[in-house]
Amino acid sequence: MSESFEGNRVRVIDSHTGGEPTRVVIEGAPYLGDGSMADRRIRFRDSYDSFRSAVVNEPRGSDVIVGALICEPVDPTCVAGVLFFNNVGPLWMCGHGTIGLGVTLGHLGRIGKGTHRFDTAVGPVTIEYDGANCVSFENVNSYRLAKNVSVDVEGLGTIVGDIAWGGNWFFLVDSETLPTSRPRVSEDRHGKPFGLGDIEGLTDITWRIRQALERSGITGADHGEIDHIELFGPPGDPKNHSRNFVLCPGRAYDRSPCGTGTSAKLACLFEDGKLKPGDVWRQESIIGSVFEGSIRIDGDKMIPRIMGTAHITAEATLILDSSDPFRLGIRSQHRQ
Ligand code: PYC
Repeated sequence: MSESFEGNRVRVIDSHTGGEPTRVVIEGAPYLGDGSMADRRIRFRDSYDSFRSAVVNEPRGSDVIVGALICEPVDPTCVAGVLFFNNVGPLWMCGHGTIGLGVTLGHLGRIGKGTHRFDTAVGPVTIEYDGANCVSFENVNSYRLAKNVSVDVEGLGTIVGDIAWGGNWFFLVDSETLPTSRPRVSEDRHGKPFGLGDIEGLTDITWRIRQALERSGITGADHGEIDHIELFGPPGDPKNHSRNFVLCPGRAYDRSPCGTGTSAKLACLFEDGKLKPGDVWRQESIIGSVFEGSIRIDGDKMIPRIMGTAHITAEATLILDSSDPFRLGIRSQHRQ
């Protein structure tokens, strides 16, 4: 059942984190009740999907934009509650969005330099804000669920990857293990095939992997849908450790190195004995932006810390004109 929401004006602040946009809704969002953040996420998904679509989808937005709805936190140690969403539905958590939210609240003067906490659908996360453009955040417990999982992918044959949780579910595949006969559109400026010039090919491959996982009934814990596919390979810049390409649930690729995806990668590295507490992992995105990752161990939990920068790009009021046939957005083809 879909409820309507009041008002036709929605105030937002736009930013990008390493090239990946975040649109924070600061006024005009529906009230989601006073249940847990996970309950509010369900209410948002089931009752306010048209609000989600109006904020992030075309013609106001694009498939790439991640929205962040801020609300009162449940946990009193948090400065804000936040629900992240994209072109097809709510996310569980969003790393680049957390960095974008930190810089946005700083821009609004709602937080200053220092330590703050945000309440998310998967639990509180702690950020460290430098008072300008840099945020590091401690994510939720991240772990690898399964190593070397084989899946038969149409047109590609058997692909092997790891299933890991970093606040969303990921299937991580070494790009060097992909069939070399796959179509390559072109090479990037460093002459590497795993780059911006290959976006169409990488999107096609990762979408096929996602569909194959679904067809084969391969999921995360508690039947959690694996809706993020992460390819990783050598970095374009030798200062970094790896480059990735992350396909998000609505078939847009992450321009940033993906905060939850980098957390999932750190979990795999840790469990393979390739990363220990205190080590720094520089994860490069497919467009060359970088997050710095590290880990700490807390009992049986592995807590990733991700650092990146965000910049404000707009302060705006969205107008939902009742005479506009597309006031609630053009529905994504992937949703129907
Ligand atoms: O940074 O975690 C992230 C993220 C998820 C989807 C897009 N970005």
